[in-house]
Amino acid sequence: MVQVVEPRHAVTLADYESIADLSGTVRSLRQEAESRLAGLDGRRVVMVNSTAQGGGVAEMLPPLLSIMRELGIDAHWLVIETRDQDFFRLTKTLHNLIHGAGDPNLAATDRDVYDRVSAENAAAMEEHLRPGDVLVIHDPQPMGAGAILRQKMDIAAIWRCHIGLDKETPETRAAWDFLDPYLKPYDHAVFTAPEYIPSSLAGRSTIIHPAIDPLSHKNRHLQVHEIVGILANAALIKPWGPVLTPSFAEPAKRLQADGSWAPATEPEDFGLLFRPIVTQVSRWDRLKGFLPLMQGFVALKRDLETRTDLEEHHRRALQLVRLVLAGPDPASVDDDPEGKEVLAELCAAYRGLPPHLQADIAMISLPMSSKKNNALIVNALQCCSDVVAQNSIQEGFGLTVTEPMWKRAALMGSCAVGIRQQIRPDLDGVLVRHPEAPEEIAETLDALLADQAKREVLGRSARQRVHDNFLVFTQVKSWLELLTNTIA
Ligand code: UPG
Repeated sequence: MVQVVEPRHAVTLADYESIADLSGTVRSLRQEAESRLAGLDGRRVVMVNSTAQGGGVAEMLPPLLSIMRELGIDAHWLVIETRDQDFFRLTKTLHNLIHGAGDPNLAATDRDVYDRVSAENAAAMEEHLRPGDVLVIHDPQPMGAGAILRQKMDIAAIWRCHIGLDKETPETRAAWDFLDPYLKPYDHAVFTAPEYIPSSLAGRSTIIHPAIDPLSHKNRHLQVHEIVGILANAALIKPWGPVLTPSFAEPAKRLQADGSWAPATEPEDFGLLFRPIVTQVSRWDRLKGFLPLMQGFVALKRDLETRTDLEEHHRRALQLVRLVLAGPDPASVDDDPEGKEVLAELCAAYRGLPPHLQADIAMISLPMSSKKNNALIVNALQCCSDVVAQNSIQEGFGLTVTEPMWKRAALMGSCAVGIRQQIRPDLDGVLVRHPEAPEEIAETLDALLADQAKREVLGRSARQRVHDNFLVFTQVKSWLELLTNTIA
């Protein structure tokens, strides 16, 4: 089965152009499109991925495709749909192996599963394709289907890989050996960093950075009353009076001491806005480093009892600071069977903490039934965080870094390759060298929480860095260049 998704996006190029520091960029994008469009010769661009919501790819496609359309490119979006959990377990294993993690011994039956589901997906996709189309396949899940169609039809095919590692390991070798036969028919590949390109794709790959949409609900500027309204309607704070934003059909849920998930009801559950917070928002994925981040935060709090070196205001900040770990309601995610397992591990670690530490950590499951509400909650959380953490063990890029950088947040990232592409250490944020070392996380958080002036300077530089490099316009321009230079 294949779902045809309309890339719904309420913002037009004219909206961006009305903003002073974006208008020049948008004007030059329009000129670039005008000069290049003839090179595409009317060919359609059909992008395919494995989920319409949740995760970085689903986040990027609506603005990317909508802007392409507005510039005159006939762009479309298909999502493969399969209920086969063995297939998604295998593709998640491949995802981890490409990051250098997991067991490299793939089972002999894995290829059968991959080939069977790829053939089904190819058959379903074929009726949505026409001769001359340029197929853009995102990540390993639809790669096999794209390879079949490239060999069968008169189309071009590009594989866009959103993940990678900067060295070859037995794990990465196992993944690329598995994927190699499906990569062969592709005309070209796109990676986020040159270090990620496997040898079999050298010479037919291009680098395009992921990017964010500055006016999406995830990234647009929020007024203080909007932040309060969003968090109140998500049941994350309790307001004293009525709030302006319309109520959400589904609130966020917080992990309770008995292990259940429920919207906050008790006064002590509320107060996210009234104390300093360190926040990480990500998919529930082991490689996002949630568990060591929680352990680092616990180490910071535990050390507080014995430290004599602290000035009073700093001690107070460390006493009050809370950790917010937020991710999607796992029941809503189809293409990541590992997510539930990872969240269960994290919940078990949380429940093993003494009550006073549990009270300092908010584990939050975000509603996914409305993409807009989910985006607004993430936006509000990132906006009101004193520090945003992205403690990824590995990270292809990390839109959860780009998004808070745009909001002038003080970032504590890991040294994962994708995060290093964005944060210049001590300029746009700080980097933890060993994301699995709680003591280093505790020290880094301690230093950031002690220094408000530094947090502000980092935030300002981070915003400029995203403005100059990681907004959707740069991404569209790169795709235009690739489509017209390499493919057409
Ligand atoms: N998100 C939500 N709600 C949640 C959790 C996450 O909206 O509860 C969003 C988050 O705001 C972001 C996206 O989901 O927009 C996650 O994107 P990203 O941080 O980039 O991670 P992945 O989903 O793992 O995306 C893959 C790569 C990543 C890369 C991205 C785009 O792992 O490194 O940046 O693809 O290339």
